[in-house]
This record gives sequence, structure tokens and C-alpha cells, in this order.
Amino acid sequence: MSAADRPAFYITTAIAYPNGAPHIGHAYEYISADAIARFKRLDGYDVFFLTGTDEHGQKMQQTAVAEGIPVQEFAARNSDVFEALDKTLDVSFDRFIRTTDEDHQAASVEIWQRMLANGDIYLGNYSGWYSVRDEAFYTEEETTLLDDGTRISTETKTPVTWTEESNYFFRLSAYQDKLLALYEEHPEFIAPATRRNEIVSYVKAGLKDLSISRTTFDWGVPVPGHPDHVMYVWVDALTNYITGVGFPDTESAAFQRFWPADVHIIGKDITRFHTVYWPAFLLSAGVELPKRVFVHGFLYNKGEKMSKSVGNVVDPLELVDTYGLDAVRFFLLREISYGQDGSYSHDAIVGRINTDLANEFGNLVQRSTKLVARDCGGVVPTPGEFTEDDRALLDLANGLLDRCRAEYDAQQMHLALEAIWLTLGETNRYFSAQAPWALAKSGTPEDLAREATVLYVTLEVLRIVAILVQPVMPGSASKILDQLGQQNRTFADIATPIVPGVVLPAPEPVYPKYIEPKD
Ligand code: ME8
Repeated sequence: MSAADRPAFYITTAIAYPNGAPHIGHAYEYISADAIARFKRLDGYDVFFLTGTDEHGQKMQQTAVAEGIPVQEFAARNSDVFEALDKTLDVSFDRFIRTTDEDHQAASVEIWQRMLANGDIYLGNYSGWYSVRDEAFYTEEETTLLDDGTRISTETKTPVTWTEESNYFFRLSAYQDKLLALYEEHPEFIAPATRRNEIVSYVKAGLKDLSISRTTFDWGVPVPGHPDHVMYVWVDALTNYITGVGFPDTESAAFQRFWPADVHIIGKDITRFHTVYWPAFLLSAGVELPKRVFVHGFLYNKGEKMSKSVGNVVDPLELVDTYGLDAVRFFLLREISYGQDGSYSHDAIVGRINTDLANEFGNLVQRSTKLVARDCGGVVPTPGEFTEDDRALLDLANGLLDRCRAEYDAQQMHLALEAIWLTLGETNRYFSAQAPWALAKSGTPEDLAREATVLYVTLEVLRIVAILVQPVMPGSASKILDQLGQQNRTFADIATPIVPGVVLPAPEPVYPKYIEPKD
């Protein structure tokens, strides 16, 4: 089927500030969005997956100055590191956008002009607290004065400085009712529900107009007609989601096909920007609203917040080196309930590798394919009549696709994996109870025929499972499907059972146990 005949699906991640090396939180966001993008592709959608870097703003400029590097060069160098990380993580993005890209400047200017034309931008005086680290404005009530006389944002604990500037403002206050109506009419717009409730209360408490330009530095998109101002970094950053699909050319094929986005994947600290500011900007600019913003939790190192000063920031590349890419991807998506905070530790990762991957999955593939090699001439055996046990297991496996679809549509990948692993657990119990090796040992024609049926059923379940875990573990799932002699790997192929007579390659282990290195 050509792309045009398939339903469209547009997914984005937040675009990271490339002001340092990417951390495991970034990797988590990319991997989770990638699993969704891959799931949709395998399910027949024409997917557009956007990720990238957010290169403007005071934080980027200050960090570049501190490192003694021109900011353009600093941004480009670090952006490349993020793009390389995506590639190492097997993240199947369709475009890696940089907010310094030329088309993005044009898109930002256009959204500004549309908001201006709608009467929502005016010149005023800003005085208040600004956190460069968060690139966010705070009211006095949102800050705390510390004993040493410094002031921080109460929520994020980052330092804030008093700022007084003549700025352009966005009439955010005018959008309070429209936003509340949006949350009411489209409860699915913000997920999980706890985040939605927080935002509803925040907006109900009243919205102040938002300062959207800065004059104290110049690293940003110039305000049209007022080059002494640059746009507030979040105006330009959020706009990346429409630049990525062709804005301002709203008649372009990409814009027509992919906008509005199906889901923006973001972390919890930037919920307000995506669920209050962004829809308000779009309403003002007369652009359709995205369908959903899914807010994932934060990742902590053994329950502690990662910070450079504590020295417990984990480099995602190191994790991949230590455990292997697919094990890291699986761990993050299986262990953490998507939408909630999560922790990772060496022991937890090793537990998942050795139990879920090695024992329950890899080992079953090995045991069944070895028996096929030994007893069935290395080809998928022809089954006899199915017993009740056989049918129950096949039914369970055949129900997985619908279950996974529902879970992925709610961005609950951990529940999809849980359902898959429950099926693997059943299959392991079935395999032990049916004991095909004992049937082989008995050697009667009935027992040999029964062994063939048990192996067939096991291979069929493993085929379905391997197809369904591809979004999470693309590399190793593909190796398992090779082991099972399967070329047809999309979700539509699940309905066609494994064919007797297919030649299987020599069995090879795909999920080895993790063995602690001796030092
Ligand atoms: O916020 N665990 O960029 P960023 C999980 N440029 N996710 C985490 C995390 C953690 N410990 N720390 C950060 C920005 N994140 C803006 C976004 S979008 C138009 C502009 C998530 O590099 C964070 O919540 O600080 C965000 O979704 C992403 O990583 C990038 O964070």
C-alpha cells in the first residue's frame, strides 16, 4: 500500500537544549516516542516522527560564553551529539529539526505575525523573576527567598533573577476560557489525567499575559520589524512542531497530511508550555490544535534526582555499552509505568535482562528451535489436531495485537509489554507441562506427532510475540524472527499462522544472561 493510502500519524518529542551532553532522561523520551512511532508503522500507518534540538535562548548563549565558543558553533557541535545519540539508540526519526534551520526562522516569523495580526501582541514593560535554567518567567509567589538572600523557583529550585525590560507581550489572559473549554471538550488533550487536573487548576486560577520577547541578548529569532528584540525562546521552540511539517506553507502536502499532530511526547517539567502556551499561540494564529500531549515522568538514579553536582548523571551511551541497546530500551519501557516517575539501577536492569529476556523469552526460543532442529529436520513441523490447551494458548497470543493497540493508543507501553510477558509466562508453563523432549524420548508415533504439535504451537506464539516486541527491541526481535524463519513481520501478518515446512536456521542465542564482570 502506498503512503497516501495509509492513515497518517504524527508524533514528536520535545526538542532538547543542546547546552550539554544528553542524559538518560533524553534517551528515555526518544526511546519511548520511537516505540510508539514503530508500533504505528508496523500497524500500517504513514508515520512522521519529529525530534531535534532547541538552540536559541539565554541559557544556550550563557553556556557558550562560559565555554568560550561562539554560540552557533557550540549549538551545532552539541546538536550533532544529540543526533548521534538518536542514531545509537535506533530512534527512527523522520526529521531531526534544529531551531537554527532556515525554514524554522520563517515559520517562527509567520506565527508571530499571525498572532500580531490577531491583536494578541502588544509592547509593554516586563518586571519579574526569570530563571535562565528553566527559560521561564515566575511570579513572586512562585519563588522562594533563601536564607543566603538568593531567590529560587519554588517548583524547580533553579535561581531566578529580577528582570526589567520593555518587551512584547502575548495576550494569554484572553485565552483562559478558550483553554478551559478545550480541556473540557477534549479531556484526552492532556494525559495522564493527573497532569490534566493540575493544568485545569492552574488555568482556572487566572492567566497573566506572557512576555514573549527579550532585548538583553541577541541569540534568537529576531522579532519581525523590531530586530532589537529576539523572540522568547519558547515561542520559537514550540513552533518547531509545525515547521517540521511544512508551516508556513499550510497547503503543502506534509502540513495537509500530518498536522494536527497526533501526540506530543514531553516530560513533566514542560507541561505548562505545551498545554497552556502552545494551544493559546495556535488559537491566536488560527492553526489547528494538536490532538494530545502525553506527559512522561522523570527518571531518577536509584530514586535520586540526577545532577551534575551530585555526580550521578548517567550517560545513556554507557548504559548501552554495558547492557546492550535492546536491553536498555526494554528495561525503560517495561519497568516504568509511562506517565509516572521511575528509577533505574544496575540490579533492576540485570533483573529484567536475566528474567524477562533471557529466561522467559530467549530460552524458550532456544529450547523450542533446538528440538525442531533435532527432531523435526530443522523445519516448522506440521501440527496434528489442537487440544484445548493448544487452543487456549493460541487464542491468548492471537488476542495480543488488539490489547497492545489499545495500550499503545493510550501510550501505556508498559501494559502492552506486561500482557506480552504474561503470554510468554503461559507459554513457558505450557512447554514445561507438555514436555516435548519427553514425548521425543518415548518415541511412539502418537507421542512424536504430539511433540510436533506442541512445537508448532510454541513457535506460533513466539512468532506473534516477536512481531509485537519489534517496536521496543527492533534489533533483537528481528533476530528472533530470523530464527523462526519469518520474513513477514508487520502486524497484518500476525493473522497468517506460521507455515509448516519453513526451514529454520541453526539455533543461536539472542538474549544471553548478564554476567557480572570480574574485576
Ligand atoms: O525542556 N527524566 O529541553 P531539555 C525524564 N528545550 N525526562 C527528562 C528528564 C529526566 N530526568 N530531564 C529532562 C527542554 N527530561 C526544552 C523543550 S520543546 C518545544 C522544548 C525531558 O533538554 C524534559 O522533560 O531540558 C523534556 O521533555 C526533554 O527531556 C528535553 O529537556
